[in-house]
Amino acid sequence: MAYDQNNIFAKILRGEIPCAKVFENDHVLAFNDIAAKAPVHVLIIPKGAYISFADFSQNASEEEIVSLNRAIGEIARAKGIVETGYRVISNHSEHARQEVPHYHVHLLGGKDLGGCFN
Ligand code: DGP
Repeated sequence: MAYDQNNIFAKILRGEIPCAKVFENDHVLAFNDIAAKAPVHVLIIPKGAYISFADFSQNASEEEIVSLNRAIGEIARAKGIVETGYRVISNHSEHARQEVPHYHVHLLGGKDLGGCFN
């Protein structure tokens, strides 16, 4: 599957759609999820054109991979949810019902998230 340059997150990266930005560096952008499932629900995305975790983990540079993972921890600390706990999820393709075909990580916290992934 080819990367769709017109997916919503590609448009956010190009500045064509606004977002509530919480973090940015050379490789990563993070912003609040528009349909937040928790008091803290941040989407962390690479700036590169990767479709899914499988694509990112295989094709991104080590610098991009480290940068994205460090960003998750940095945002969790900045949001004050490290002590109380948080969840990191990434949906990949059909069975996980990935909606937006640009790799992204959901960071959720700020409440008891329950014992399942929904
Ligand atoms: P996923 O199912 O993992 O592909 O989740 C995609 C998430 O993206 C979903 O929680 C809603 C969020 N989302 C969709 N469109 C927008 C948008 O235009 N802006 C923001 N901030 N989030 C969006």
